Amino acid sequence: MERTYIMVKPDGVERGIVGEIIKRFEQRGFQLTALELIHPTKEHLEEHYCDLKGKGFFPSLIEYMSSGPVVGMVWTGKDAVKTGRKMLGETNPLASAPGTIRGDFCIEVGRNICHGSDSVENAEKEIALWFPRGVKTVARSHSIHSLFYEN
Ligand code: IDP
Ligand code: MG
Repeated sequence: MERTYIMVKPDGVERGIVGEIIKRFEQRGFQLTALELIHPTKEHLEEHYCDLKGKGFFPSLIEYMSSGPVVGMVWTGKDAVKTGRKMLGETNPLASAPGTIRGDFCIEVGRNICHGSDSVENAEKEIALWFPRGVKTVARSHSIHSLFYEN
C-alpha cells in the first residue's frame, strides 16, 4: 500500500488549518498512519529540502519552515502520492484550482501552508527522515491498515 508524507507548514498550523487538511485526507479515504507536531531544526529542514539547496529562495524557505511547529503526517492508500499532490494543488497557490487545499486557503508561494511528497521514492525518504523510529502496518478492525511506532 502506497504512503505519502504530508506536512502542515508553520503558517498552516498558526492559522488553524490542520483539522481541515486532516479532514480532507480522511474524507477522501486515506488512512492516517502517523502524526507528529514538531518544531524542526534548520538542519532537519535543509535535509528535507536538499534538492532545492541551489535556489535563491532556499534561505527564506528554511527561515519560513523553521518559524514554528509543523504537523507531519503519513497517509496511506491507493495512489496516495499522486492523489495527495492533486489535493494540495500547485506549488504557487495562485495557480491552484479552487477545491484544492492551496487553492482554497492561500495566495503566496512562500506561505503555501502544506507539503506533499512528489514521488513514491521521495515519500519513503521523507517518512524515514521525519519518523526515524519507523512506522509499521497492522490490520484495523474498521478499515484497511493502521501504522504505529515500532517502539
Ligand atoms: P512543492 O512544495 O509544491 O513540492 P517545491 O518546488 O518542492 O514545491 O518547493 C518547495 C517549497 O519551496 C514550496 O512549497 C514553496 O513553499 C517554496 N517555493 C518554491 N518555489 C518558490 C519560489 O519561487 N519562491 C518562494 N518560495 C518558493
Ligand atoms: Mg517539493
